[in-house]
Amino acid sequence: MSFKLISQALNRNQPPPRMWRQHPLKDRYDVVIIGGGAHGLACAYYLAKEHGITDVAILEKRYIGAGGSGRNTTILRSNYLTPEGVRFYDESLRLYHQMALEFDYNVMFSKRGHLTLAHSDGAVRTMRRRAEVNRLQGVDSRLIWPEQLKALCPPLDVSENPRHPIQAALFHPPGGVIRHDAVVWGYAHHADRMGAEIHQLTEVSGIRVEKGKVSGVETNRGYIKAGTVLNATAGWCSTISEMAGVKLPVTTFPLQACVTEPLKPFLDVIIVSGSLHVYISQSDRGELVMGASVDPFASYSMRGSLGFTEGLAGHMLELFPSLANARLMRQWAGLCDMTPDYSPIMGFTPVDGFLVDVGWGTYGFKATPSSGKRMAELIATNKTPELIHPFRLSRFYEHDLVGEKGAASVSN
Ligand code: PYC
Repeated sequence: MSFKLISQALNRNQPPPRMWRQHPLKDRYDVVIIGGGAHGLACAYYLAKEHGITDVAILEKRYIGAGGSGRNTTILRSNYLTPEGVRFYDESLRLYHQMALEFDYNVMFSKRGHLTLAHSDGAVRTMRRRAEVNRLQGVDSRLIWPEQLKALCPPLDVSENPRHPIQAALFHPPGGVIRHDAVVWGYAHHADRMGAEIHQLTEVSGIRVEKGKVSGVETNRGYIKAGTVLNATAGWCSTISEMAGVKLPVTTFPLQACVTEPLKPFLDVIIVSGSLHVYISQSDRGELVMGASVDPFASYSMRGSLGFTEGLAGHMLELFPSLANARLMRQWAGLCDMTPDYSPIMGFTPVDGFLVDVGWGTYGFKATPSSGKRMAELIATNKTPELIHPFRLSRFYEHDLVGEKGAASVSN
């Protein structure tokens, strides 16, 4: 136990300071960030830390981390399909690796290796291509065969018995998992300490635009003037953007996930099967954290469905027959804003001062540090950083898409 914890535990008269404070809402800020998820908080953190911009309000309609940041399955990786994607997520993964040191706080990052299974000749070809693209960008990623897979993950059924036998896998050693609420709280704490204000239960109901430039946001707590407004929401990113008159090529789908009761540790890698539409890792508490692809219909519903549970159980048993008696403990859903090319949208919009960090589909959590860092740079310099230039909104009108569907862990 750290000396800091012991001293806080024994010093009963002095409760530990709050991770972030409450402030009266001002009627103007230099920057308003809509969405108190990990992305919005990370952007506020980097604005303060790297650019000295601290007159910033983060507006969150519920509590911080209530959306995708608290609902994802915490998988981190950078083994994408396009060079643009690999470079971007690799920066993010490197920032995640440094996060505990940077925050002086245990974010429970666990580097454990990420394995994407291939069950068909076509899938093996895609994994081979991803491995090549990854390696050309300096990312550790390689094709491995069933015997090597068995050595890395003994409980996995690599025999010819399943309906879809495993032919190979893409092995990405730097992949890992992290405690997602610790990431949210770490960014919130440090952004707060450097001067940004976090306003929970503050819902944006309108965005004012005057002569093509954003001038402020309407909220359930009154009007706030701002020269820069960043939409860093997930689930409602198209609704929020439409308040500023900006249409986004985004369709929103639910994605369901679940955990089992805690089991004795037996799985120290992350296993993903794009063909079977499932992924699984074991948390530090022993729970198996599992998810599927997005639901096959667009919706804002966050209810669990029996169809998901049944499909997931069947596919999990094909991979891990020994899980036959594992019991499910919780099931939930989050919302994924899917773009036509499965890549995010970051940067300027036709409305001056209204910026977006949206359209993350099923990739948002992995991107948090880099999206925060690069959006902060864009706000501070008014220039698009090279790393995120491929993800600009105008790519959809310029026929310059970044097709990343082939790197989705799972996709419909
Ligand atoms: O892309 O690694 C991924 C992922 C995992 C869960 C949802 N997406």
